[in-house]
Amino acid sequence: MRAWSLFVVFAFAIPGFGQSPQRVEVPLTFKEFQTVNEMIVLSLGGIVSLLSERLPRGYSPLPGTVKPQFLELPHEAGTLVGLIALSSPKAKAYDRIWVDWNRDKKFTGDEKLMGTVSARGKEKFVVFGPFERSVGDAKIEGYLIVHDDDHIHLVPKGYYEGEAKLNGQTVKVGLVDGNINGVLGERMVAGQRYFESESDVFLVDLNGDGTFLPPAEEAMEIAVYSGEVYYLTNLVQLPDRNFYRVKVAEDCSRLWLERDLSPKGKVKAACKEFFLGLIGQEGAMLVRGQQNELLLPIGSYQAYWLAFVERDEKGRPWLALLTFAPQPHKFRVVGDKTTELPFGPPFKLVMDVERSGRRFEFSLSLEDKAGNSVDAVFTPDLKRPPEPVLVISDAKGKTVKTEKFHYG
Ligand SMILES: [Ca+2]
Ligand SMILES: [Ca+2]
Ligand SMILES: [Ca+2]
Repeated sequence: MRAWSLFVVFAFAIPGFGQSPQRVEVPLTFKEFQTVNEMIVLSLGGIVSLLSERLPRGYSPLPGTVKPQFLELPHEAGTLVGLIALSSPKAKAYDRIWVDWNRDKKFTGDEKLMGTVSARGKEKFVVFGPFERSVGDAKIEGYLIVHDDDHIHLVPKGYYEGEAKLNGQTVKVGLVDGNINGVLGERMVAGQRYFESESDVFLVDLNGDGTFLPPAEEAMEIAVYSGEVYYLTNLVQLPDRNFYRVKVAEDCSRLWLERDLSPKGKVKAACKEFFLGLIGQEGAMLVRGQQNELLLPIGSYQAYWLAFVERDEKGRPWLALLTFAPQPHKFRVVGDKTTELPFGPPFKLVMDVERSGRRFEFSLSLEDKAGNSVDAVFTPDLKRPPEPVLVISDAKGKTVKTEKFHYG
């Protein structure tokens, strides 16, 4: 009997030996945002309000303001009401802002900020801040950014980052106070819709290039589909393919990654590298598949989107995006059997021709193997591929007409 109990002790002790700890501590340091691109992409836009010419209820117009537009930012401490205006009738950008921080329904001189204009290609940004203001008991620190004169972002001052040691591999991770309430580590709540989250943002350098930003200054969707910038979910998947729960110290000095030990099942896909936006029993998840497969906690899932990567002969990644709208794709993950995901490549081009009288209209779309429409394809420079060309030939093979297709 003695030998047997010893054996049991060993049997339990050995599997844990030399493996990664179940809880990894990551000291965090605060980094201030350096560029407008960092501010908007890493905070996933922060809190956003459309600009409107309509005066918010209970407010009166501010005399002398040129072309005023109003904003209502939905902050946890209460809606922040503000107005932007041109500094003169000839000004090219909205470079003045007033926010009713003390909520007396009046805009006063001490509530005014001046902005700095910055351009990126055809896009225009006006940055106000950094500022620190109080709203009731809450302190709000950050920037306000007017984008293309039609909406405004409230973003924090910067982000927290640290290095996690996972199985001897160093992985850069980070967090952003995305809802700008001074509390770090708030997770996406079940039932919240994509891109309307009020949670914080989790950063992970999946490709190990030392940054969380995609290689080009592009729409933040790209950052999400690269898997490195996403709302903090109950479970996050790290480059060692394991799932973790993120806990954050109240003073934001460190975070802990607690490994999820629930049983997993295998999922197979037609694409080698892919990202899936899912909702499962643990709420929303962003997961990465490699070598055509993925291990997921056992349970039922709904897939909302799939982004996948094909590499060209130079090894450079091309990205294609499928969204399952209006119906998410449902699947189950079980312990003893591999679940095949029915979507993904090969793609086929589908051409529709519509005739009205002597007029023909040609439209081209891309479909995956299950008939889902492929919404976007991005080249390695994160641009759209060249527009396809339609060549019409007569029966003898002579070209009658050549015409380019246009996106949209
Ligand atoms: Ca006021
Ligand atoms: Ca927060
Ligand atoms: Ca990276």
